[in-house]
Amino acid sequence: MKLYSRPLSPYSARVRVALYHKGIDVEYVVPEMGWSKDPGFLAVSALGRIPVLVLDDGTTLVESGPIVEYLDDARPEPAMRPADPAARARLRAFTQIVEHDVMATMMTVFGQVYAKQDHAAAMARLTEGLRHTERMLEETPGVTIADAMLVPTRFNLDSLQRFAGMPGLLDPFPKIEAYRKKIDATPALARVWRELEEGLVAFMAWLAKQPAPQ
Ligand SMILES: N[C@@H](CCC(=O)N[C@@H](CS)C(=O)NCC(=O)O)C(=O)O
Repeated sequence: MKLYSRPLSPYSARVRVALYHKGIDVEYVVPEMGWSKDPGFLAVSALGRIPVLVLDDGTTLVESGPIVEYLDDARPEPAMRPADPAARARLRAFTQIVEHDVMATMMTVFGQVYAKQDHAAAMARLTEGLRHTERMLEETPGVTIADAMLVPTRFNLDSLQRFAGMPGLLDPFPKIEAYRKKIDATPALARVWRELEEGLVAFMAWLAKQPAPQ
């Protein structure tokens, strides 16, 4: 199998959590900057987005959530979802809330802060998403599909605090703040966190060379 992925891409990081946790070896392809408009990459995935998982028979899978679930179906051990249908639905609901209400909203905030636009409405939505996440976050043993989503989300929350002048953003959310301890204590999660850090350093160096936004 082949995974198109970049170290700092949160959605790619989500898939790498599953691969590392399950000990699945794949070939990693790191597309060049500007990949999303590259005709070679568009031939692999018309969406122009990473991650993309290409199976050994050439089947192409896109969208990080379904890719993680594919890996959990194809290689069930160690399982990343409970067998009980209701518990499984609850876990998927939590994962989706983190994805849509926190991660996606945070990406909007990042874009607006960078473009020096008003981000008050997106920040209000993000705070609401964090409230739901804090309420629903449970200490779970092992690594679940929610952890795959939470690691890059928690990383980006640190970046938002650091780079967008929002220190203390997580102060009202002690469970989200403390989730970092699980990351440090869990090899697959810690590995992805390190890759995100390395990717951020490389991205900041690239960004410094770009023209400032008008
Ligand atoms: N919903 C998609 C989001 C993927 C996504 O937005 N990937 C970003 C990198 S983190 C990307 O490829 N962006 C390029 C673009 O949109 O032009 C998923 O979960 O895989």
